Amino acid sequence: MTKGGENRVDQDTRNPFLRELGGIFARYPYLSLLALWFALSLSFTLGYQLAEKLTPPAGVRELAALEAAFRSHQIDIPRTRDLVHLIDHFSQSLKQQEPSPPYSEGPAVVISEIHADPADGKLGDANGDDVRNAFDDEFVELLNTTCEEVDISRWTISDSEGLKFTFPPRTQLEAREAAVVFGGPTPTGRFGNATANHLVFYVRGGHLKLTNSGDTVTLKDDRGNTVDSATYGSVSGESLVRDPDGASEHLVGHSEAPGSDGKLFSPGTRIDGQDFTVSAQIGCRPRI
Ligand SMILES: [Ca+2]
Ligand SMILES: [Ca+2]
Ligand SMILES: [Ca+2]
Repeated sequence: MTKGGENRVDQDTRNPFLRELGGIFARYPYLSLLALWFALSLSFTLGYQLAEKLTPPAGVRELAALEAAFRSHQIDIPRTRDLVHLIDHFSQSLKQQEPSPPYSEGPAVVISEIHADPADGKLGDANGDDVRNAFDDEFVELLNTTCEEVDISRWTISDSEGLKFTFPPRTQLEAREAAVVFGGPTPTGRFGNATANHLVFYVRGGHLKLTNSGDTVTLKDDRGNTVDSATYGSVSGESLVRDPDGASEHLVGHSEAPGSDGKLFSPGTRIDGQDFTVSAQIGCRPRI
């Protein structure tokens, strides 16, 4: 084999395009990385928009997975931080497009949860005072399904036995928020945003005394018009809740509702324990 032959073996046999690309990278490393960053940005933009358009919830999930993978790999290139910010931006915009809870086209304020028969022992301590009491730990939760504050001053809660509670004057139920009326003292805790909104109440000088074997609870406005009513059957050791929160006509055992994680009640919060409003309220149904 001649020396010339050996030289031919040593020659760069790569594709001319790749060879040229390598040359550009060698000559303009920072410019090349910047171009790569733009290409990746464009890919993310188009990819996420497409995912969101096809299957919005799946798009969000996949974005989260992609984001986690991206962060864990700790890619060491310039402008990595910019890419992370870009992902954050699209992640936030997609999350804000998640559908709001599928509230029904029903009343502006619904009876969303009824706790008629507190479980035995500490499991039944719904009002958070560290004591289980068959009457004090009963509660009725109301939910404002609209985007507007509703004045529930002097609205009433009653059942087949008669009037059980009247909301005090100047009671405003915030948009998409809950109010909770316990059977007795002393409610202790956040109850979602209800405590902060001054929307946690208890019956003074009496109790709700909700029937364990089933009844109809009725919510009326200050003029005596029925706003909502909820009929439940026999219940034992847990609340009954509209599932999804405030949206269905029928009540189900709280622990059976998806997302409850077996919990027995959720005064002031969603079934899954989250606050009712945690971010911008998108897709609110204006009050009719
Ligand atoms: Ca009861
Ligand atoms: Ca209690
Ligand atoms: Ca609840």
